[in-house]
Amino acid sequence: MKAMLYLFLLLFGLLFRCYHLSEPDDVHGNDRNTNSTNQQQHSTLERECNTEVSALHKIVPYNADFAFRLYKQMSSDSDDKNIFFSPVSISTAFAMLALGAKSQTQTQIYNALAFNLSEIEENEIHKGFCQLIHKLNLPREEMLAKIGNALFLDESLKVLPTFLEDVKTLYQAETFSTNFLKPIEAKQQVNDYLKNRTYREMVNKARDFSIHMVMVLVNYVFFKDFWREKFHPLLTTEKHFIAYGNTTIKKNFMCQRTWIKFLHDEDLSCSVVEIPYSRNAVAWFILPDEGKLKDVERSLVKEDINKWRASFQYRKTDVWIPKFSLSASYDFKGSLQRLGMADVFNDHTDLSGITGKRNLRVSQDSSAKSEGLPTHPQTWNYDKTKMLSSPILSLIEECGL
Ligand SMILES: *[C@@H]1O[C@H](CO)[C@@H](O)[C@H](O)[C@H]1NC(C)=O
Ligand SMILES: *[C@@H]1O[C@H](CO)[C@@H](O)[C@H](O)[C@H]1NC(C)=O
Ligand SMILES: *[C@@H]1O[C@H](CO)[C@@H](O)[C@H](O)[C@H]1NC(C)=O
Ligand SMILES: CC(=O)N[C@H]1CO[C@H](CO)[C@@H](O)[C@@H]1O
Repeated sequence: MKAMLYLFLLLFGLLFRCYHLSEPDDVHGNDRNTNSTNQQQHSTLERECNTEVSALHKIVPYNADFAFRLYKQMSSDSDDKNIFFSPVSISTAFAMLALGAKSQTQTQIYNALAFNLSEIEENEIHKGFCQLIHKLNLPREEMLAKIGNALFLDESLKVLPTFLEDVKTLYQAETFSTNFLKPIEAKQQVNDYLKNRTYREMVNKARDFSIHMVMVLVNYVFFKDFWREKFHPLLTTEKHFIAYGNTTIKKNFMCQRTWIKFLHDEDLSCSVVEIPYSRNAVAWFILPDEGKLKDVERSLVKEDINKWRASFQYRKTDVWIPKFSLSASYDFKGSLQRLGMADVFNDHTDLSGITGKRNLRVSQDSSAKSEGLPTHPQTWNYDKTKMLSSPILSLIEECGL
């Protein structure tokens, strides 16, 4: 089976605040015992994680379901904004959070991430993410994406060793000691980390921190833009681009002569183009017929991808793609809550697997940045030249993981 990943560059962060600092300490003791059992289980998991790839293949369909569900939720929540996010980043961050969540909070996280717990076990989920991170971070020539997790922990916060061990071994998370009583310095520390890890692409992305914060969980997916090298500067031309809402703007278009796969889907009223992105990945552009963007967004399902894969035609052609630099910042909270993650963000949240106490609350922060990737472009000419100049949906697929 072929693994599919939906990757977009994104930084995703969860900020934790402490409350109810006066809960009894014996909860702590109990958890430590149960957790040492967990720990044994997870260490075994970690060993297996690097030896076979079946767990990764097992989580892929659920991750794809989550990607489509979240996209649909977000497109119905935001009317005329570009939507640009990395579902794999959000899944990874929340799966990591689920390690520290208990009871209903935990079940809600798994369900919202589209995992059906009667089909896949909790252990398999974490093993799958472990393999995913491992595979993406293997050193290789044509690096497509790198994924990273980090925890910034307040010096005063007592985190259960089990949780730390799990996030380090399963999610390769780096941990840093931070003093959130100095919020400006703490924010600087997170920003420096991101800037370093993303080859200076993510600069000053963290929002303002407060002294009530005790932990920051960061996930980033760094996505290398191969097109930047392939598009010939002499062939870059300024053209009109019709943006969402019928406004015409001038944009630089990059030209590439390449083999593409394309088709027109009559049922969905859209064209689909597949363009090689790197040796391991292809980019798909879904171009709704005029005025059909909302319809396509509403009806698009994961199964369409397989349908298209079987009916592509193949042709060498010139492709014009608008050159974009895009930054976005989202509040996913509403969308995730509507997908079933109700308790995580409210007072009922149970993250006692992190500290042994029910004293943590979550808020989230995220932002994304991309260059060279078009987001919502419009006219699709059926002649020799393909021009992406109107609203489009795009996704990047990495093959053969
Ligand atoms: C979960 O999986 C079971 C067994 O395959 C299935 O019967 C059930 O409908 C699934 N639940 C959801 C919400 O998809
Ligand atoms: C991050 O910092 C380390 C040293 O602190 C350096 O070796 C590494 O090259 C940096 N990485 C990036 C992508 O800048
Ligand atoms: C966009 O502009 C074209 C031509 O100017 C017009 O026919 C069309 O109705 C407009 N679409 C919208 C959604 O305003
Ligand atoms: C409560 C509980 O399950 N405690 C167990 C924790 O793990 C040790 C062995 O590692 C067991 O002996 C405890 O019973």
